[in-house]
Amino acid sequence: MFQLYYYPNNASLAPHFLLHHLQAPYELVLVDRKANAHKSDDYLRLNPMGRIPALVDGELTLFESAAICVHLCERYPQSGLLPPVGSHERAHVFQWLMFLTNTLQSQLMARYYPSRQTDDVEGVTSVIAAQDRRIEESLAILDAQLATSAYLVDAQLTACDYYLFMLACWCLPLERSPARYPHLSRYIRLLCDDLSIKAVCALEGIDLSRFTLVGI
Ligand SMILES: N[C@@H](CCC(=O)N[C@@H](CS)C(=O)NCC(=O)O)C(=O)O
Repeated sequence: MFQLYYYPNNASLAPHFLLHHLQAPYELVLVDRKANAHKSDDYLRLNPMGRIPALVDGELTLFESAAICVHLCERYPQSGLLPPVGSHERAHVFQWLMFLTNTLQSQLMARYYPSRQTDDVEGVTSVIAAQDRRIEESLAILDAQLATSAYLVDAQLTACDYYLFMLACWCLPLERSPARYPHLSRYIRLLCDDLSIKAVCALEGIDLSRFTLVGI
């Protein structure tokens, strides 16, 4: 039995999609951010950064959402969410997963927590503007990739698609959300029909109709 330490619409969302898709036995443990539970001694033993998520798999404790996704795929090698070792497709899944976690996710965190980037109160506005530009550049790269393939890696759903969908949810409040890019918009609509995305978003209170309302 896996335990996923989560908070709705946090970085636990991608592992939650995977656990559901894999039909893995899991329980959700709410880390109440409002009560600062992610900074409690008990939680810091699971994730010393005091960030959500963490996964417990028997004797194994793991943090970093992308690493958790890779581990879950390796526990279920037949799922196809991670292509075979040594294949070009697997290399591309890792490429996009790293791009998403290192680049787009970091840009979004800096965008939503600008005061962590500057001590200067007046600098906050320019941090937000700079991050908005960087996020647009990253979304344009993803949009170009999706111009020629149904999913991020060819025609097959993989772990990086669930990861991108999590970040797309985080982008929704932005003026230039993913739904405003032609290929990303098509892709998000496709993923909105995924049974695991539907079920997990319903459970976490994420309103998928917001994607279709934005229109391109
Ligand atoms: N790189 C980490 C980032 C995790 C992260 O920043 N989680 C956020 C929620 S989305 C968090 O716990 N924030 C609380 C804080 O920074 O104090 C991952 O992907 O697991």
